[in-house]
Amino acid sequence: MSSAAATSVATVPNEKSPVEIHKGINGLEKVILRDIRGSSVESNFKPPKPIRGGIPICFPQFSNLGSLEAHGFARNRFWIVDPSPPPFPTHSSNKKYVDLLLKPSEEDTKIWPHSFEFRLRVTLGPAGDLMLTSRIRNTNTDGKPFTFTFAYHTYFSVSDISEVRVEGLETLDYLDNLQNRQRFTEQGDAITFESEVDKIYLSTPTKIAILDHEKKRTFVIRKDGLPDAVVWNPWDKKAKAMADFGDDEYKHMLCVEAAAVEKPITLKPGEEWRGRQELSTVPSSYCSGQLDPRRVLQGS
Ligand code: TA6
Repeated sequence: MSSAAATSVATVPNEKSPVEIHKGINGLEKVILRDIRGSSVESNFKPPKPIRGGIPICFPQFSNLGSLEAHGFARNRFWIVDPSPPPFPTHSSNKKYVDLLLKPSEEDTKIWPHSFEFRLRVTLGPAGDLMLTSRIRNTNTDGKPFTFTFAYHTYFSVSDISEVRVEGLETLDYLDNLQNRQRFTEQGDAITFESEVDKIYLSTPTKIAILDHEKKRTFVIRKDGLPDAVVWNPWDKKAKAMADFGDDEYKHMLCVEAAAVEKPITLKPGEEWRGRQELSTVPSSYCSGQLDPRRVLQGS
């Protein structure tokens, strides 16, 4: 473990666990997962609002596609850390992980009348890669199936949105949230940004790359079980209208969200769904031709 891992730890749920639980903003608990290189992930919570940034979990509803609050209730709830999570099925001793659990409260079942167990495994790989695996199980005892939509609403930090390109979504169909979710087909080589964007790309490949020209850094998203990909930047007017978003912050962020939106997932009692996202970064200097973004997408 890194020396940073030896800092004050309020609770260690499991001796072998790399998880630290600290007091976060407003005295609420935050969970830090740290690996040997010092890479870390952290989450905190500031009720009753969802946290802007990071990777909010949209469940059981994406956006306003249903009767629930926008993006569902999971991102506004307290999750618990599983003190004895099941091991990885394969040899993965060099991975640090924490399992977070969410079960519906009585209040939740009033607005979404289903019983479920949501297990979110957050894993840091040896190279600092971040993997999120969601397992959602229908635990209804009334024999009823349930249906949901889902997204990892990932916020990426970029140097300058005007210099960013997204590769892997060109030529695909998308639903445009800015035009009543009408269906269009993407034209052109890659996606670049010069105004507000809010699109749900359909049946997307398992790999998407975000090339940050100025930082010479490429984010690679690999996903499984999540056919769609939402791309969002609010641009200046919407940024100004959002209380928890700085007026100029839109220049330095981009959401690319692995999602299951167009075809909602249905689970019968006892059935489990799995949706996985892996994030990594590779150095790139696309402008000098050192790295061809297509090789990022096609490589393993
Ligand atoms: O995923 C894109 C989106 O649904 C946009 O329509 C935009 O509103 C964004 O999410 C942020 O939603 P939030 O509820 O976090 O303000």
